[in-house]
Amino acid sequence: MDIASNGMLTIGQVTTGIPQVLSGCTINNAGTATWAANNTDDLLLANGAVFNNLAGAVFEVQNNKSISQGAGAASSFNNAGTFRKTQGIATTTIGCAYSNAGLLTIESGIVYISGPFANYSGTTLTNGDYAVAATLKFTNANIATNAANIILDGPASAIVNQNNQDGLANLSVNDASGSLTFANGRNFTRNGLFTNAGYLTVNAANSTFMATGGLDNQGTLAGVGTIAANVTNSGVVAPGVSPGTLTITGNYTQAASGMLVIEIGGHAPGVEFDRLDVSGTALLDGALDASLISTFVPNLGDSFTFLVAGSSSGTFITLNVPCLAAGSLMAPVYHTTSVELLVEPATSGDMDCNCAVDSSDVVPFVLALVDPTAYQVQYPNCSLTHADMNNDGLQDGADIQEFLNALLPP
Ligand SMILES: [Ca+2]
Ligand SMILES: [Ca+2]
Repeated sequence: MDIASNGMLTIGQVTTGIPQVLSGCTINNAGTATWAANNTDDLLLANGAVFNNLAGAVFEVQNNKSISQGAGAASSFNNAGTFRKTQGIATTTIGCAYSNAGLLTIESGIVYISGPFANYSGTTLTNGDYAVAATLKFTNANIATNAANIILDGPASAIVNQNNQDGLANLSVNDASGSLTFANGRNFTRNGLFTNAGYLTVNAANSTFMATGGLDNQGTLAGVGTIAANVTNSGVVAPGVSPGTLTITGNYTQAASGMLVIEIGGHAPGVEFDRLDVSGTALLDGALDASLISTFVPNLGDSFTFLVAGSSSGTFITLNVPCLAAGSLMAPVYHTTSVELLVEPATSGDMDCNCAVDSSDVVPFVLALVDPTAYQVQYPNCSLTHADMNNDGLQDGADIQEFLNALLPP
């Protein structure tokens, strides 16, 4: 039986005390199937029955009844669309085989996958989206590696095993294909090191992600909450949910391959532009990627303190900053407890015309001085005059000190 994408299937009450049986057949649902709240009996999938909830389809559970394995060959429920439990504070048990390539949303009560769960193998959860505001329970749940998309929404959200023990107690790796989001006051504690190679988002100011052995970020770390850990970043740290403040209670060490991404859409820190707030030491290296959002145009002299720390040392080696009106550029200014982006008059020094003065300008600066013709061939859209750091109309050795001053922090 196929249910079209505009179709509706309502699984209502037939005879009290007698489960509804799907025996030996296949249902392909492309529409909306509602398992009504007034249903007091289970759904039995028997003799190899298959329920395919197709991509784009919805299967909505409004009760506390179960989808059970009936007699005969193993039956299965395959979700590629949305499977959601919206009503009922008790348990909906799925006793037949279950797979999730779509979205499993648990807004109320418990969804208990007691039968074979194709997405869970060893200690890894793979594939599918899991938006959990209530409780997801499955047999032997003990996720050490997440390779799926998990959103834990609110303090009560939980993933547990059949004994109601925390299924995330040993979660220590967010795989490159994994996404992990903590929202609306949901906290998380890892006793030991946590490695993030995928997307890790702490999506609310009142959510804290703690890792007592540190957070090794190789993927993307984003959000507006608190990271209670020493953080090493060889991936991307992007404060804010456009824009906002990401707080680290601990130290922040950015590796040469690391990047800090800052969006600037106004003058208010943490509100209109992103900020990383580090309680301990910030040791900087790698790249700073700053961009303007919301059509914001900064003026000469504008300052954006995007990083504050107990103490800050090191510098960003590579700058990706927005191009401003001619005659001005954005440059980082390093202080002992903060780093700001300052809109400065741009005399020159930007030898590769990427709107920043950084290490990538060293080679073209030298080339401009020793072989201006070769420089112009290699950088046809840039001007030799960018090397005239002391504004005397010449590009020569007298410009070197001023270039170094522009390149290196005081
Ligand atoms: Ca440059
Ligand atoms: Ca000069």
